[in-house]
Amino acid sequence: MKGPSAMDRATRLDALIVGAGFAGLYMLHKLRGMGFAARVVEAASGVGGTWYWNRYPGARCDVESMFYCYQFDDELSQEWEWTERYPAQPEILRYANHVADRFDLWPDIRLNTRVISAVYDETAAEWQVETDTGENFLSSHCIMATGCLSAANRPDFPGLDEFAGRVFHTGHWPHESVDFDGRRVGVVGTGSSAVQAIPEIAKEAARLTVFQRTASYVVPAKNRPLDPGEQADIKARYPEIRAAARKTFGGFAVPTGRESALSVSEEECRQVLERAWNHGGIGLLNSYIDFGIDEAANERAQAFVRDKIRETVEDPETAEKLLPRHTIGCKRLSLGDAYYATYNLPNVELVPLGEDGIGRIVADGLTAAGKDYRLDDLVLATGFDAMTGALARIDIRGRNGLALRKAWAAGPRMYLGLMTNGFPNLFTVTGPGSPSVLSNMMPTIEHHVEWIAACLGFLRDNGIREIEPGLAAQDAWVAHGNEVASRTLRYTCSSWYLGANVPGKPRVFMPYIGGMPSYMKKCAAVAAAGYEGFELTPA
Ligand code: NA7
Repeated sequence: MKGPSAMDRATRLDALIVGAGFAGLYMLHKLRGMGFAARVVEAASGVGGTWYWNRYPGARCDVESMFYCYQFDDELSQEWEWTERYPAQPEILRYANHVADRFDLWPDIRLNTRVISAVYDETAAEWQVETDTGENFLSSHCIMATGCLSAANRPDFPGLDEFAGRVFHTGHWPHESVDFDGRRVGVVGTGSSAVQAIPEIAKEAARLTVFQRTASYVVPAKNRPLDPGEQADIKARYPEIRAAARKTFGGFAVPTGRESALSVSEEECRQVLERAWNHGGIGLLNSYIDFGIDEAANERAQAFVRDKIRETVEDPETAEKLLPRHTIGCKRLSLGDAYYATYNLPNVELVPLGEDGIGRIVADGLTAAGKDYRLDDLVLATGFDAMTGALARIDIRGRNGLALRKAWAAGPRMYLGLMTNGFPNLFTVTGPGSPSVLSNMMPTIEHHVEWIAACLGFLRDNGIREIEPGLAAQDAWVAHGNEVASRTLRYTCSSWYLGANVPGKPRVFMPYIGGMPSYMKKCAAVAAAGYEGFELTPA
């Protein structure tokens, strides 16, 4: 508990929301509409969350525009016009700002304000929230809308601080334009961010060297301008399309095959994959039901993409280095229209990292795989401390002063990805244990926001001062999540889903992989049964 001085002039709230991304914006709108005193606190100088920070060249969402948007307001759905099949970062940011304008959210958003700590006062049943500007809050409820991919993973490469050139992280890109013209640029990482950035940087840089730890599977996005007629048609059919999407595993409106890839001939499987490849998008892995659960089926998709790489990349040696060998879809599939072809450019070189990874960094370059590379700029496309990173960076303390970092030392433990035992009245939007990053984030966010809002309404109507998941329900949910994950191939490689990209992070499969329909059914049933599995303390 904080001393009286820190909290003396604290603002009293019903709900303090951390983060002004799509989760925080809708949470604020929803709670205000229910008459709650709510406020958003945001570290950035603008709204948009992930899309505020990820401004690297080529940054684009890999979910289609028409489905990467809010559903809660019909007028908003109809009035907003997207320009391309996949939205580029500036357009998504404009959309976030439009939403903040349209629903007059600005007066209740504190920008440039970072939450440092959130400490639960058991006597008063309220959260004491301290920020770096000195503006503090006392709030009955605290809602962490801090994002799944918001805490940058910045590896501790030896000598990084000695590098004399510019260092960028894709997830913390500068706001002013970055000119790579005539420069020798090194990119570390070949995940989704790098796959988008590399073709753009290659257009400017004198020399681009890509340092690859693990080769990625990249399928075409087939991005293109959106035809106005097509857009109008989708908008007219939004209710049915969205209802159908809600019945799918990830809440995506993509066609899903019903057969096993092994039930058809190799030739037929290739033809189906070829059609999916030409159509573009992450739907390729939905062509058959067993790419995600059967290694032999998965190998057919792997071989298909490896052949595409060999066809595209002219230099056989480079092509060979680019061939991924792991299970496809185990790590997040990347989308990109120009990625592999970029390696045909004379100014682009691929360097597979050996076991030792990036060696020493010096003032004018680095050593990797036993060779020295002279560099002017270094781009770290090294991803995020996913799902738990943003929460761990805030000093969150629950009952008896227990730190969340300590409670989760062996991995996150949440009931439904919404709340955690020992931390009453603290909610997370798309937390570990919810489908989150395995689903279409926008409807997933809306689902959580609406569940939390309904829960706060229930607590108010029933005079309940505290809600907290019981340990038994939480343990059962975590065990269920692990059990479902262990039956899939996603469990089998070193992905950020498992925390494997961050040294020292416990290996726990963090998102819930049981699919959106069963997850939403469970959340609804829990609420309908008076918040079954939660402990409720009356005022
Ligand atoms: P990702 O997908 O985590 O990619 C990070 C890349 O950086 C990946 O290739 C990593 O290799 C590599 N990496 C990470 N740490 C290191 C070190 N220490 N040395 C060398 N290489 C390293 O992050 P993105 O930003 O591309 O994408 C994140 C999500 O955003 C994406 O999944 C989409 O959902 C959107 P690794 O594969 O770990 O061997």
